[in-house]
Amino acid sequence: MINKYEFGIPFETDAVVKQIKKSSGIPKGVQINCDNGFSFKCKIDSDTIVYGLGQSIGGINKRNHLYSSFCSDDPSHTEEKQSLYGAHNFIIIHNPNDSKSDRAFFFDYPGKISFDIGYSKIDEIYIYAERSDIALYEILPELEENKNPLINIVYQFRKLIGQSYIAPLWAFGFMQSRWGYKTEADIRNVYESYKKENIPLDSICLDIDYMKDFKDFTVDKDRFPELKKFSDDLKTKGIRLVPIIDAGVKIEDGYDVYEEGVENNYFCKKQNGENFVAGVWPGKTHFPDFMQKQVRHWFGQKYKILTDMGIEGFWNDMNEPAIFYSEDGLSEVVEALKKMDTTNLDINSFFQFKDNVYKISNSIDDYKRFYHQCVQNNKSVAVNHYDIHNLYGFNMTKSAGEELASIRKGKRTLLFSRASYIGMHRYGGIWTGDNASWWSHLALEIKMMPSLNMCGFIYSGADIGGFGCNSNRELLLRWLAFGIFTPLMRNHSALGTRNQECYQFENTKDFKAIIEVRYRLIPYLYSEYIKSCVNSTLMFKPLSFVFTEDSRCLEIEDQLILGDEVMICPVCNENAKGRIVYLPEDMIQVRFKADGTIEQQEVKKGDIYINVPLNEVVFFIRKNHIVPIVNACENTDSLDYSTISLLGDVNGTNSYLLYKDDGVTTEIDMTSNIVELK
Ligand code: MIG
Repeated sequence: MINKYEFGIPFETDAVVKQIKKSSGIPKGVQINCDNGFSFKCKIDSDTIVYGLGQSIGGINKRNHLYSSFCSDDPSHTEEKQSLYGAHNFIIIHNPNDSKSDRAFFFDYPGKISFDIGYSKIDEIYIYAERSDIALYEILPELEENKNPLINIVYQFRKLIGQSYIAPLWAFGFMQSRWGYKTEADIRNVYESYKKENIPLDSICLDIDYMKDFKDFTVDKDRFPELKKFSDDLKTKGIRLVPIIDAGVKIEDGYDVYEEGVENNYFCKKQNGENFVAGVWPGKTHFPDFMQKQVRHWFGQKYKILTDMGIEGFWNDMNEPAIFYSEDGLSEVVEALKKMDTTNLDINSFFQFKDNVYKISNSIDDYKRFYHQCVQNNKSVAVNHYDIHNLYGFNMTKSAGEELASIRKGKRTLLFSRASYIGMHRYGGIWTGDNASWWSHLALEIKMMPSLNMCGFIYSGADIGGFGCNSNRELLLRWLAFGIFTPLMRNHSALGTRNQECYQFENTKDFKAIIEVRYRLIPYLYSEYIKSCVNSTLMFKPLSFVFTEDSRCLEIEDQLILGDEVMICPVCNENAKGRIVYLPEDMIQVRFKADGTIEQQEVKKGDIYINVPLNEVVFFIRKNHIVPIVNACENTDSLDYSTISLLGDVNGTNSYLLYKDDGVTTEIDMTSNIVELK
């Protein structure tokens, strides 16, 4: 059951697809105050667990931290950070002693909203925002038919926000990326190097250097003289190119996207009616006002320039939007610094001096300097960007998603975004942004998967190996051994860091061994992925969602249940030869060895130590469940479903329902595309 409460005049964010009748009053046991902004308080007892918040720092259990939803371009994902790139305002309050009293809340509010989950007061959830215009959804479990309350809550929420975006099958292949590939020769070298080492590969990303002077929808002719020919050629080899698109449009006379935008008033404006100017990659840019339908249509149609060159996938970046500086902010800072030129900088003024420069990027002042034209209540109104900040990346990706659906009629297109808000999950996936080559970030990415799934983001994944900082062979192998399970499996790294393509390291056979396991699992993974999207279920679940009576599972954050069949337990400690795994029930241990053979063995419930060499993958299959695999192959084009064999509890009575389609056509048929395997 879902109750909807409204306070003030909520902004119509488009997060929700179902009409819910407004209830009066407020949810039981909750304190709400709208006198001075919005505040929500409720008590939690010491055993209560709080799930949700999608893309964020911290654990699967969100307790004891302070989080803020405010899409942020901040590459330093340290433990105390409150905001990452996504704004996912959904929490589940779980009482393990009385799961029937579990409930969840979705705060549909497009501005900055903070979640103090027992941070200020150990026994209190305190959620607050500057404005009191908010739609609050309360989700209570439907308890008939002995439903699992947690899974049922997620199911209801996901129905409320609509079906998740579905990526093409090839997007489940391994993807190589790096900020720094500049030319056709660079990209060809990536393809050839993987080929030479016989490591499977499906796609290569084009980062900003493929563009002419960082202008969206242009191609630098010196670097990529014939992108169409190049892309067609690579496709015959099973490789697809995935270009990046940035939010800011370069200000440059003669550049059609800029000129059309100016002519038609498609860009965000300042209060005085001038187009807002922000400095990003290309220097000064304007931001398309994606809140306007006609702007979404116009910008989204531009992707056709690249699909006409054979492109079938995109990633949308810098759409928080990231702002290096604004034209106005820059002059203010320069003025302030000039004034300090002659002062004797002391303890206070020196730090002010430094802060002036340091705080110039992504500043709240800049977000307050520009406006969107939005349709609210069927009326067009100007809205300050700051108040709806979290909707920008969402609407950029909605623009691409909607138009690509018509450009590539009937075909699935790969699309993933950096910034997001709940609702965007219907149009594209996400990657988790600029993480670092740290072991703690591998652990963090594991914890984020179920939280993202709760919020509708199923096609997602991290920069494998870490984006910032220098990676190393061991970290990359361990990260890949986790990444083989995530829908988006992309190795990506930052300019200036150590090269981290698999072929850069010793004994490339080890990388081949791990990545081949991915390809062997793709039919299963794609099937589970589509089922999660269509059936509103979690592809990745915390153990506690499944083994509801086992209190140990409440604390396990480095093992996940994948689908209904598999328990994964990635190794995420440096120099570890294996790890301790907790089995809540008897299971079958599956070991993919480096030579391609598979060992299976029954294991009793309890704690066990598993040895996991760097070139092996170990996971568990639940009793009474089976998992299909196929033969290894070099890319998804050569996946051969006729080689299916079964792992796990195969005894003729257990079966697996495999969803299988052509991986391209948008139509989903959950009856005729299901094959029962036993
Ligand atoms: O400010 O396009 O998160 O994946 O490589 C950096 C360059 C801009 C940020 C993205 C990252 C990408 C990089 N971009």
